[in-house]
Amino acid sequence: MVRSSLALVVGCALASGCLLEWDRLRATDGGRPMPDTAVEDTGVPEDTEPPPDTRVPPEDTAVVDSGVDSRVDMGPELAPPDTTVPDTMVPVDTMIPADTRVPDTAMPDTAMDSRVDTSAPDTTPMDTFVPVDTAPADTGPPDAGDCFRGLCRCSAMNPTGWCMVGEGCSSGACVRLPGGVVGALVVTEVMSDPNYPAGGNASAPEWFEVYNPGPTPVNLQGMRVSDNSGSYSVPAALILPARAYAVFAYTLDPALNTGLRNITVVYGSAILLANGADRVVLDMGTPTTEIDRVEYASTGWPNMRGRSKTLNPTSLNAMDNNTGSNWCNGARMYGTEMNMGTPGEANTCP
Ligand SMILES: [Ca+2]
Ligand SMILES: [Ca+2]
Repeated sequence: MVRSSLALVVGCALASGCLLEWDRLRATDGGRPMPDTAVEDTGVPEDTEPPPDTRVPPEDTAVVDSGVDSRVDMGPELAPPDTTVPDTMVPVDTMIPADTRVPDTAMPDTAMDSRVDTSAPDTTPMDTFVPVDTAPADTGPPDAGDCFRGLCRCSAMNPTGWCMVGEGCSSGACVRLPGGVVGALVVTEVMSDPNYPAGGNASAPEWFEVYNPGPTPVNLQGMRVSDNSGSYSVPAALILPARAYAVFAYTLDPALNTGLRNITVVYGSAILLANGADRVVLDMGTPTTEIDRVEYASTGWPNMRGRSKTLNPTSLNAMDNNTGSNWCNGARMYGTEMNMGTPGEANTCP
């Protein structure tokens, strides 16, 4: 018993060994605990409970148990850290998942904090990916796999935890909001006509921003974003904290995106925002699950090159953002090409 526990601890000091060990211990069926092997909410499988003198700190347990299950693309997880940035289209599996093995003490503890980080430009996506787990809300302590850096699934023990789009956490359970998904998220900023370096890709510095106006963190997994040229769906669990902003960008490459910060999701060439008239639509994969829509035009809307269309901060809802007069030109400079806007941060209008 002691020997095997030590082996697990040692194994867990090695990133991939941990994940494999945890997967082996956690019998799953497509990511859901099988009926006869459901993992109790004690967070640690009984047969791996280390003796008191070898008990690992909670932080390490959460890190070790990244909870990545079989439905999450393990390729990037198992590979050594790779900071190489794709130069063009960024497919789904290049969305950089959270580094779930090495505690990053240099980074703020939450995505919310990262938005106000004023240190060197950081193009790392929001570090809040969590494993896919569609098990019903439980009443015990959150499974380690349901948490990442303090953002845990809604439960009796975590009454302010995350739920899926269109749900809120009430009395420890995820319940449908009165309006369902409608307005559960809001498009708050669109950079459709950015400045870009001579000879560069005019689409690469494009981005748009999505705001969670609710009091509960939201898991964006499965949300589809689309414009008049294509669409992209968030492939893995991604927690957007309450009243926080997510930045959807063409590329992580700072040389191409002109130093864009706070990138949460990379959609690649799936989305090509037109300069004149286009739309940004959020839904859960079907037209009947539309969350928000902004249809901007070449007239009646802020329309200056190098400035984002910025929703007035007094109008951060899915209805008011339908009207061009509720938007202004972004005015805060960022990056390297004198582009202006507030990607991932609160909007400002005169
Ligand atoms: Ca709208
Ligand atoms: Ca903003």
